[in-house]
Amino acid sequence: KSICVVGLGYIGLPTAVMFANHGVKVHGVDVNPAAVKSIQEKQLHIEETGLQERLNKAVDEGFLTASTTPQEADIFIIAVPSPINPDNTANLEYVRQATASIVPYVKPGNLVILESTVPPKTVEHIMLPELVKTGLEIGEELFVAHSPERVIPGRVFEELVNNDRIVGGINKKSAELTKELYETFVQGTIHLTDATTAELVKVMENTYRDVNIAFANELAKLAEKLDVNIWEAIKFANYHPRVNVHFPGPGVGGHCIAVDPWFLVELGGETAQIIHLSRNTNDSMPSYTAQKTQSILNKAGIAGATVAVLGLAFKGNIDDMRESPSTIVIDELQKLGLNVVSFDPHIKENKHPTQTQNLEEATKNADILLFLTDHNEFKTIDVTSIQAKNKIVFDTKNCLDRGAWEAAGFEFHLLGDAKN
Ligand code: SAJ
Repeated sequence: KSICVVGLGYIGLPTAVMFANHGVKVHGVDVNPAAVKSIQEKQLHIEETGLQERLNKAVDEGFLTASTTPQEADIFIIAVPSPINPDNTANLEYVRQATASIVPYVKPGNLVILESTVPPKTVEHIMLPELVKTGLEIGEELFVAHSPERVIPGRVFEELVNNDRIVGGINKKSAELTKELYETFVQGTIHLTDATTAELVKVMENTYRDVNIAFANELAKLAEKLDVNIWEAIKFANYHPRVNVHFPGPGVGGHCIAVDPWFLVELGGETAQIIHLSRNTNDSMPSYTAQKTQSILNKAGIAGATVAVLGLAFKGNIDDMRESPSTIVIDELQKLGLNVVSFDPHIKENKHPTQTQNLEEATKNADILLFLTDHNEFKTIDVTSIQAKNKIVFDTKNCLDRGAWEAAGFEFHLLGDAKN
């Protein structure tokens, strides 16, 4: 069997590499020539544990090739972005274009799989009208399925193998063929359903998380009024066998959790009230964080302050800044007239105008250290070595050892805990 993978990003590339490592001939396609070139040269354009070794193996053994144009294959996998427009409506242009791009190469008996997360009915309303142009009879001569990825950045390879997968076919045969393919490396159970159900399931999963985080953020604000530490309260509540409250933070980032719920808001309108409100609650957190930072500084009587923002990635231990709450927190801090310097041990290049390349430089003139990402490097900082103009720290992820910071003379503030 041969596979053509369209889209070589955070999902497409690991998936392509995984099949190639299992002896399947894979041709990867990306519209970005720089991404194609780097893959051909075994240089990574994304950070992911275990990806480099696997990419080396795939290319060296000749199982993975890459170019900017598709080629004939038995199976086509589409893994392109499905972002939202500025008005929070779904942008399905990449999915439509990727589908259109394979039409000239599709032959009878082929299988086309969509991995991108999409609003329910996208396979039916966006992909099928393109695939009809092959002249093949859909479901008889051409098989189509949605097999949404569910992996978490940072643990992609572990989760690709072990997670259960939901596969939705436009008919039974499409689903079965897709299951057979993923059995190449998936050890979790592969559950079969129809395409629209699979689309909804994937979006539901991320929306569940967004709504749950919004709940945690609301509780964090409430706890500050009650003089309760919300992290401790959530820990206790989660000892209940049927409770799993998520955690508050400076906002929800990434290209999935902060995006997918809008698909349901767009489709559901007035029906999707909780989902819509949760999105707004989570989107309010960066500005809440900035305001809280300012009020800490005001209470300390510090004017014209400099804030050291620690963490630019959208979550811990990854290098991805897409839709990161940190960039919004920085904008909000600057709007409040505060100076900002930032540092992230995982973001190597200069990706933000406020960025410095080391921790020392970021903290030396700082009046407050604002931790926005729970990188391991931050958890294990040698607190005694930190030089700062004013010794104040604000932890928005409950990732620091309060005792150690206080012992080093820092005034310690925690999001969701008014006891300072
Ligand atoms: N966050 C919180 N509180 C929490 C958990 C997360 O504020 O309790 C924040 C994070 O800091 C981050 C954002 O939410 O800014 C999203 O992080 P995440 O770890 O929840 O999710 P992603 O975007 O890295 O990956 C999610 C995963 N979905 C679920 O867990 C249901 C992953 O399995 C999906 O494959 C991925 O979305 C995707 O591609 O859709």
